[in-house]
Amino acid sequence: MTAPTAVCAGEHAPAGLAEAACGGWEAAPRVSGPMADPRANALRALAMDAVQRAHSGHPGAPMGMAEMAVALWAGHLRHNPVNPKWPDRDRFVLSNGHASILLYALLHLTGYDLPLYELRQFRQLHSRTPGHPEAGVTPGVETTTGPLGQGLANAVGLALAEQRLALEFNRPGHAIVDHHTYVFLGDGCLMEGISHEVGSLAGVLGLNKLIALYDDNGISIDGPVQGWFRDDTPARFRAYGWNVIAPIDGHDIGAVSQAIDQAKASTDKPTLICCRTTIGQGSPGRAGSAKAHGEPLGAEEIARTRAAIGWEHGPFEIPQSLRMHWDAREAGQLREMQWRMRFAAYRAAFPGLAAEFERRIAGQLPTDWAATLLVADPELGHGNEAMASRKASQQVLAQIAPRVPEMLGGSADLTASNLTDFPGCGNRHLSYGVREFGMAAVMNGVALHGGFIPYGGTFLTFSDYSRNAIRMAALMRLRVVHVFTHDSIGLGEDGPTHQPVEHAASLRLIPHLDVWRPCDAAETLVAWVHALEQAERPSALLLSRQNLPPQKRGAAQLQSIQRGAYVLSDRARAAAVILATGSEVALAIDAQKLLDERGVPVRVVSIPSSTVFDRQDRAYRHAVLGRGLPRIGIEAGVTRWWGQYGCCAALGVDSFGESAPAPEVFRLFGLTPRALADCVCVEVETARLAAA
Ligand SMILES: Cc1ncc(C[n+]2csc(CCOP(=O)(O)OP(=O)(O)O)c2C)c(N)n1
Repeated sequence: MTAPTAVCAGEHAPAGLAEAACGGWEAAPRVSGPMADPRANALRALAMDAVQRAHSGHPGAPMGMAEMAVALWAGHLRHNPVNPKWPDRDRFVLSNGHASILLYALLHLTGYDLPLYELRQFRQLHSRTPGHPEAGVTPGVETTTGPLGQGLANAVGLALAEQRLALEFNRPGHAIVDHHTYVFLGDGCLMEGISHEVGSLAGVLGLNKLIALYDDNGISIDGPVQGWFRDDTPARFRAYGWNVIAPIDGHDIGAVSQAIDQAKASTDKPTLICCRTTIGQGSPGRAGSAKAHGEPLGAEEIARTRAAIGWEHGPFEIPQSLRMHWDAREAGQLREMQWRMRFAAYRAAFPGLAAEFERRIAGQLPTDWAATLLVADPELGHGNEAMASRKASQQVLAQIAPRVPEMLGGSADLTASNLTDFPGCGNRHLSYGVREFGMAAVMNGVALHGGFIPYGGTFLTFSDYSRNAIRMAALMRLRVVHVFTHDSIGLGEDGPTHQPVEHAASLRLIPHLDVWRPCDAAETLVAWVHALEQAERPSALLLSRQNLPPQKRGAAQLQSIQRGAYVLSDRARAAAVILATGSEVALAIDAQKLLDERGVPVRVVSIPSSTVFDRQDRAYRHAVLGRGLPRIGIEAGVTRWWGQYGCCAALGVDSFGESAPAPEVFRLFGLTPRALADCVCVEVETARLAAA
């Protein structure tokens, strides 16, 4: 290995690496030069070699952030590679997820269960080194990143959970929750609007344990960012109420490390450290250019880079002496052991709290939390009062939340409309502000941290704003509950901007997401219980603004709600089946009465959750849907969706809504019992003629 020439690693440098001169801060060079620290060069080499082998990937950012990574991972990060899930570990988020190979190299070198073989398999099928970091695939990856900006939002959620959990569980002399959340992010993350939403929120919340390191390399895919991104980022974050350390030389390990020390001393503000770096640092031909961003350097340039940085080892070859410097297993185990001793003292002093903490971190719900719910509130689900399902949801929350203290609610500035609060919720309900996307991605971070089940509300039509974060929750299989109220044209006068039409159908397309659209209080209760029981999937509850009459059910029907669909009202020798969801179930029941008068008996099926119903066994699905009868669907939304249940006709809204009182809008779109009854008669007659 070439001897280091200008190491500036300070106290965090491994023995033998720290002797060289440490100058003061200088403007970061935007050119490549001889690279000094072998630990950083090991990251560079692994990055360029893995990308080259995969014939795809992003070498530039990993090479540019190598020194930042050394400063944090070798000097500050409190983690234990042997136990990546240790509760009080620091969290690390790579928000610029395209730099994934940097994270994989760090995990490999520090001793996580990620052998070199996996780095050689970078981006290949079934490897543990997918194109972008994926939580649950690679040990040590805290969250799935790639959609720029959301990693920062997840980090805000992680830090928020840490703050809240510490408030709840720490006792004087017993800081059992006491860790930092670090996040690396790039220009792309800062250009994304979500960074504004969550940066602003983090400042207000005073998340002082959140430390963001900005890879300020002035390059994104289209080239130098000056043409499209000229924000004064330090000023922007200061305005949010952050502590900003800027600019520092991101290739100076000592400077970055010192900045992190400063950041850790912050008692009331999150910190942004702006690190000026050069993308592709070390590569004579690519450093500082957009070409370094997302393509392999090529064999020739890799050879030149090896020479330039003085890296004399072959592809994927890391000398043993350097491995020893990187290996964090022993230190990590010691750190965890010290925490376990502190936790033992905590348990001795507060046995009840300690048990509760362990239950919460394990993601286990309290025993019997739901068993008595229906009995506990005999009115709920059995009363005669018409009630909006959003109101029913609030009543359910009043019942559930005290029994499930890990529920952490919120709303994107619509608390009084979403009814997501509950009596005595105090700081268990957050006003996220008008930040739907931010809220959804922050909730993902909270869920990832553990100790909380986040839920948050907005209008269903704004689920589009949150959509990619909902998708990420589904991809990561997180227990997050979205409360989407004002679920149809039934919201009335606010008009088409606020009336969701395609949203229910489109949310149902997201794999692993449960979508509920309950028709009354009883179905709302079951939806909530089901959502909370799903430890590994998010749920969306679509709730009405307008009142909905309670439906009559027997015990067996009540029991069947949790299967996603069930026969709500049947008739002997039914000639057709009406399938209905949410507010249109009552309409279907009225249509059934009209059809009785016309001598056309029909079955009414309520489908509070098609996503849950679709997971039921074939026999049950067939029993509910009936065989050989015409099926007619009704939902105040797009109708194409009904094709999956073999409907021969469907009533819904295939255009945008209208601003008017709800009953008028329903009439305008032909969503009335009479229109439904007429439609059924036509279909029954058509089927009869076809069979004749
Ligand atoms: C939401 C989102 N939009 C677009 C992309 C595609 N993309 C990946 S990296 C990138 C440029 C990011 O620039 P920067 O953060 O400066 O990364 P660097 O060039 O420094 O690697 C883009 C547009 C993405 N991953 N996520």
